[in-house]
Amino acid sequence: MTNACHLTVSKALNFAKVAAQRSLSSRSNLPYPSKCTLKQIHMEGNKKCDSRGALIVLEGLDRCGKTSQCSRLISYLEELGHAVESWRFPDRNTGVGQMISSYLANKSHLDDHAIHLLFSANRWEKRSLMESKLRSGTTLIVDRYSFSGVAFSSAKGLDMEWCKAPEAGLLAPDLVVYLDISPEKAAERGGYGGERYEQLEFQKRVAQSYKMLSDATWKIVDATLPIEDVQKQLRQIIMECVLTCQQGKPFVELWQN
Ligand code: NYM
Ligand code: MG
Repeated sequence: MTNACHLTVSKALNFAKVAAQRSLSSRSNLPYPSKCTLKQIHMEGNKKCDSRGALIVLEGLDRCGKTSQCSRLISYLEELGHAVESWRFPDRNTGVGQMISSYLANKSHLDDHAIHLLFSANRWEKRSLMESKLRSGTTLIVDRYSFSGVAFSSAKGLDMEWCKAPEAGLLAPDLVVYLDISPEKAAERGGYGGERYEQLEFQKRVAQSYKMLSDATWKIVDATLPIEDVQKQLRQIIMECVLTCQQGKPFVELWQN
């Protein structure tokens, strides 16, 4: 790695650490909750806000079909005349995203905690743009978010609460859809692309982590159904969310216990 790159890594890590410390100190010495629930507080005193876009996140194992379902959703919403953008994490276009991409391609090696914080920093660097897009009325369909961060890192053995800490304060999704497929079936789908994490045994642990992380608000869709059927269900699920946000659903932040 070059010196310049080292500098960027240390800046990014520092950024993520400060975010984590802030979130911990705002918890006024309370111990972490023993059960991993998605606790969310309302911003702006829980008041209704102006009409806004919806933050919709698709999660799931590698090869569950998220990416193609996301692009179909985008076309559908555009046809209906909604302002909508396709986002994904990691966002490999930023400096931090390039470090993540090289790590995933096994071209660089980083400590498990360090790469976790980089994934988180990659979301923090997009947070203000995300909020302004939503406020301006644009719905964001996001391929992976903080739940991927926690599920993949905790599958390596990192403590789940430690993994959640740097995510606290990011915008909470208005809807999380989990595309459900067994690790075995996912592995059969045209094979994995050869990136780090794309291995059956590891994906089994990721699936368990997702299970611990999910709560009753998540919508679970059977990802083994034909593509068109999955899309049909997704369309039905997301429309209600888009409408509630248009009516001024307040913003919520992630994991502010
Ligand atoms: N991943 C993704 C993480 O480990 N942490 C994160 O925070 C996020 C967003 O990166 N195997 C993992 C999950 C995937 C890999 O994502 C790349 P994709 O959607 O295959 O480009
Ligand atoms: Mg992948």
